[in-house]
Amino acid sequence: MILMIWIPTEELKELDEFQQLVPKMFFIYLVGTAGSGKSVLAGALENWLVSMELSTTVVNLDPGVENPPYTSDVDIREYVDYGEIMQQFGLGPNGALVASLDMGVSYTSDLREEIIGLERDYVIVDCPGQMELFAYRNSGPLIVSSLCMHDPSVSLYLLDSNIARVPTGYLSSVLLGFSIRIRFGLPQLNVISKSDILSEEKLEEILTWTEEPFVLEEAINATADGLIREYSLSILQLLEHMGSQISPIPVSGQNMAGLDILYGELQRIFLGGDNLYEMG
Ligand SMILES: Nc1nc2c(ncn2[C@@H]2O[C@H](COP(=O)(O)OP(=O)(O)OP(=O)(O)O)[C@@H](O)[C@H]2O)c(=O)[nH]1
Ligand SMILES: [Mg+2]
Repeated sequence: MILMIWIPTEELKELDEFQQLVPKMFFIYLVGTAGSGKSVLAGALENWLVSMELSTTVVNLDPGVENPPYTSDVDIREYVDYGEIMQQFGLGPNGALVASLDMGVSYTSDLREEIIGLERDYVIVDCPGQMELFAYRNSGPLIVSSLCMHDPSVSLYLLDSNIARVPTGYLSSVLLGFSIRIRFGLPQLNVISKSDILSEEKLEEILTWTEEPFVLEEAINATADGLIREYSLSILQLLEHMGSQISPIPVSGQNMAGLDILYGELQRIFLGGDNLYEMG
């Protein structure tokens, strides 16, 4: 005998709305300056999560990438043709990226549908490298918020070791990180990418810059002068004023260093155990 249970349409709707709110997936957006190692880290993080038996979807949001170092499960290139847009509208590389992302906005529900269909625990989203185009035009933040909707999400901001190894480079990278955090409005975790190129002493020094700002101040005084020094010290003061900073996590997509620590920190944010990363 088949038992039929009738649920009124109104209640079904409520149940559906409730299910929409239940976290199903954890989104990790990889953002950072061009060439900071986002794509390599996306592939490495996928491998690490899968080795821990955690199912993972990798999404490529860069319409212009040719050979990403991973096999994307969901890809914006399936919806917008960067080369074709460049040719058809006579655009240069940046203009074509802007046009591709603007067009990509109309496909976000298709991208999300694909992601949901895969039913995996983690969603790693590899974002385009031209931060000034992706983060500061409206389409980038719109794509980001439409993909994750209410699912727990983190933006993973990469400070490139090549830039962050000198005091003014570190300072300006952290400042850019705050700016990106404002644009995306997501909890953000900073990582020092390509940590394998730094000596242990250098890495230790960089980490001290966050923990003990006066050490960074001394380093700025020793390496910069004139207006650059003045600007740098003002920015340092501003960053201190902005409150508690969490030390960036050193990671290497190349040798997988730091991914276990990164995972622990991501969990703390996803499971709400630490609100230090939330927007104030
Ligand atoms: N030593 C070292 N090199 C790395 C690492 N990750 C990336 N690279 C190198 O840095 C370069 C850029 O890496 P990508 O992962 O393509 O950087 P990206 O941020 O995705 O670049 P765009 O998408 O073009 O902005 C490549 O030459 C990589 O081999 C790393 O962990 N260690
Ligand atoms: Mg990339």
